[in-house]
Amino acid sequence: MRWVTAAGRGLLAAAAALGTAELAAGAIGRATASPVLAVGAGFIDLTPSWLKDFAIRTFGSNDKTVLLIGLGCGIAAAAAVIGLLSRRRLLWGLLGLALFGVVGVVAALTRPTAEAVDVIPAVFGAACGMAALALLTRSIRPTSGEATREEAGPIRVYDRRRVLLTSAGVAVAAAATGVGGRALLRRDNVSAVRRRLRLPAPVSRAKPVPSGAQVRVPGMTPFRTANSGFYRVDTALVLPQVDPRDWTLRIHGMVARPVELTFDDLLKLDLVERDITLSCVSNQVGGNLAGNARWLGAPLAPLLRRAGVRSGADQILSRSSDGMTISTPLQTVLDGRDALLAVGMNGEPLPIAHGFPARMVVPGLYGYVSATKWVVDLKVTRFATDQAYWTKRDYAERAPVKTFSRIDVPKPLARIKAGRVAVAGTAWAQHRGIDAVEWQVDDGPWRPAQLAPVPGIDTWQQWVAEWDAVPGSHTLRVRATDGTGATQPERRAPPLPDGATGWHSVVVTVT
Ligand SMILES: Nc1nc2c(c(=O)[nH]1)N[C@H]1C(S)=C(S)[C@@H](COP(=O)(O)O)O[C@H]1N2
Ligand SMILES: [Mo]
Repeated sequence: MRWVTAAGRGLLAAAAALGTAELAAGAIGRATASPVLAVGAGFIDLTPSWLKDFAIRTFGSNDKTVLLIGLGCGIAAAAAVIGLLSRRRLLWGLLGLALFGVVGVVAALTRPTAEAVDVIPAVFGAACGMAALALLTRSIRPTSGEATREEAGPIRVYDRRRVLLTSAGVAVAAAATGVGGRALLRRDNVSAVRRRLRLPAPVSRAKPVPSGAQVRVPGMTPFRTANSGFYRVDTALVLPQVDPRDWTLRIHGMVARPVELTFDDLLKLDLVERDITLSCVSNQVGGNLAGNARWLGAPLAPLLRRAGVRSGADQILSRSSDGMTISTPLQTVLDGRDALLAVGMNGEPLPIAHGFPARMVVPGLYGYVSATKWVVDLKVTRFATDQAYWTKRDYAERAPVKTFSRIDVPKPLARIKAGRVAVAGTAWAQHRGIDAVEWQVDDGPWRPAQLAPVPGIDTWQQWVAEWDAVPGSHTLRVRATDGTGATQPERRAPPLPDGATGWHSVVVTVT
């Protein structure tokens, strides 16, 4: 029982440390200096590619919640150990909390956007945590009145009221400072600015989406992905809050005339509207890390021409406000495709999670080599000179999206009635387009599926087929052929280093 209360004191002291650190982060207005978030972000950066890939594949857009829960458990375990150590000697507990502080400081200072003030939250928090632990430990010392009782036997008597009051006081202080800190950090939230923002109309509208693009089969994926349902993949534990009034984009490096744009400058350019499907390299066969949106943005190529790209350059190294870097093959951006500096998504300003106020979108490339959110800087450079976040972590420099096809209906392990059954799904090979989709039941012949019409080669495409289902357990399989005539390979390859391959299959039971 004693050790449970000792562990409890450690937990309370750690809570006080984290709460007060949060308050300090709020006071200096630096969310990335919050020790929990800084340690979490450091963790993301140190995670080996295979594990990160596993996390994205397994948890998808919830990867950060899972990370934070894991981190919370780790902190709680360490805090309990600190409490137990403090039972032997208070100093050991204090040293444990100091170590907490050191980890927090190192994490905060190694963020790409770190500033010297970022040490404050971890240092202040550790100091408060140590004070809390000292207070809590003092509260369990037998009071003088008990000294006489002690003579009567080995039982030590604590002032229960004092212990409870001290514990409750620390708990309330931890919660109040934590909540207060979060509230202060919310001051920087740009949601209100975003809501008021009105985007100009495009000079060139998106091609109308043909009426049949959406296959009419219950349970089918929508052709256009709503912003609220759009997958999210990034390294940002704290969503960058970039006020368009402060935003600038610098285009520099191997250029004749560096360019600097404000957000107003950007909105004055000739904006175009395009339907483009974005997909993630971590998407596994049958996965849903892909979405199709109507983007509004300025074509990137004219901006680069305005800057005057010098010969020998082969890469655009883009940087986001939170220090993330992404490398994009320059040739791809200049080859005539609709590479955009996007400001709008499905008729509204980019959602904050999707890059507000501006991001890149390049049809045909995986997001990690093209789709920089919260973008603030474009450096024209060479692959031989500069590497980006993911390419430093073993992912390929050149990563055109691979041809994918997916069975969306029926769902895996569905139980369906024998007879006529609609089989439908989605296929994509952005900027090459889909030429054919074939499907197969068990090891039967490959049959052509019917392709729904699409507005162009930069979006995904739906397909549908009719199946005369007979009772039994069956495997349905699908494969697509892209606009160059290449058929998806059957061989399963993992997402690392340049995207997964393999045929998607679904097992269903027909009764
Ligand atoms: N700033 C920033 N931009 C980023 C990333 C990131 O981690 N940080 N991730 C990229 C990856 S891997 C993908 S797949 C796309 C996902 O864009 P979405 O979250 O809007 O769907 O964003 C890209 N842009
Ligand atoms: Mo990605």
